[in-house]
Amino acid sequence: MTRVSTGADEVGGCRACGFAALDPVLDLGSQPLANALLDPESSLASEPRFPLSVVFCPACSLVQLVASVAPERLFADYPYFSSGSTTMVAHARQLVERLIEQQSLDRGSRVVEIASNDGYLLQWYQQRQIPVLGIEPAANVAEVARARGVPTLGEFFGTDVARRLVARSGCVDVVHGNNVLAHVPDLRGFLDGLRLLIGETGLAVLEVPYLRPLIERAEFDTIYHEHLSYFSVTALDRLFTARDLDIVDVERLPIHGGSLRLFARASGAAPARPTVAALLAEERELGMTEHRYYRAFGARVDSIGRRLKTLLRELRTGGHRIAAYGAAAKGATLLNHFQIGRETLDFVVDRSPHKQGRLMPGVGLPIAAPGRLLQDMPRYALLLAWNFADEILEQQSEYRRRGGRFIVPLPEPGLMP
Ligand code: JHZ
Repeated sequence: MTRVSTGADEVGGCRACGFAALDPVLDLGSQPLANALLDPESSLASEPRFPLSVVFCPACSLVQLVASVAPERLFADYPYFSSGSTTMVAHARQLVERLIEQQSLDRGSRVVEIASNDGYLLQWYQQRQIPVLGIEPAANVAEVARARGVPTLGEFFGTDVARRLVARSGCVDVVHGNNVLAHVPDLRGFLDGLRLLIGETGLAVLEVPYLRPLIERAEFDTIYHEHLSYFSVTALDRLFTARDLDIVDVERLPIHGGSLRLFARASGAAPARPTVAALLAEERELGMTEHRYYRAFGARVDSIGRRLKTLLRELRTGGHRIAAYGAAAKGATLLNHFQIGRETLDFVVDRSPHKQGRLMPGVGLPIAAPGRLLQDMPRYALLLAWNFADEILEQQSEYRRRGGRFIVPLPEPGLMP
């Protein structure tokens, strides 16, 4: 027996514009928290579950979750460390080097990162003697950043924090926020804080998973309780404009299955590059501003689930053992929604020592170090962290050389070459 916890608040209306009549997109039922890894002795039956249902706002196009779980509950002890992926660290370094050049940043500049995690990005500014401040509410993660020498404030960002920072040392030159906006319950308060912090001349650089590949490539596993919003440029543009901010440039990035990188400034501070209008026009043409664009999504996810389970069943019936690679939050969504557990998979491996020795939420699969693949040699490994396929396949070349095969779950379940 599982129980649906009442610890989730339903939104009264759209988080961005307040519109009340939101249209259904996908209902994943009631799910455990994707990053709430279990201790080996804990019971799956007493694991709290919360509704996971996605809706579309016909007024401003924001796709969002119906219910919010309290951030204090989600991020109190957080097992996600951005430095766990070489790809992420290199991605951050490239961005920092580019901004230092383009914005002519030097020792007199100030840079803040919201949700700075373990300091994986700010460390690159520090290497160039540029003063930084991280803001990271997950206490265990902030501690790792401080140990690395990155000054870090242990709070959730909002207008109060922004006011305090500005009163203390003025506005900043660059504010980063990677993979944080989707996690924010009070979008308006967050953007008001951002607006205060950058003042009239600062630049905000934010990255968010992009809704378009989520729908086109059926990346439904990006949906979990931490991600309250699923952004299109259309929804972002309306939201930013209403908070006295302009999106002055936008780029599409391959990271995390397809993301947007937004550059924002105070309204009127700089003209927008044509990239913004171009993406807005593409989204309109695709129909992303209409509910019908999202209607077939649920059926496509169901079909992927059926095909993936058939493939796994056939491999098991053929006498093969199957493990999984990546105790990612998205992996928890995929396994729980498709109900793939111990009957199909033997274990999950993950490089993070913070995840090893614990169990995947909901399905209770044990998490081991990647070396277990070579030790046990299961014939197949389901790639739950498919967004880092290149890095993982290269790192697992020995497993593959010995005959191990990776299975990719999305967008088409199948064996990887
Ligand atoms: P990964 C994260 O989601 C976290 P998750 C967060 N919620 C967010 O917003 C999105 O990204 C965008 C491991 N790994 O990053 C590390 C290896 O073991 O896809 C991670 O546990 N070996 C803030 O959790 C997991 O895989 C490797 O070589 O869905 C990847 O998790 C590599 C590269 C990763 O995201």
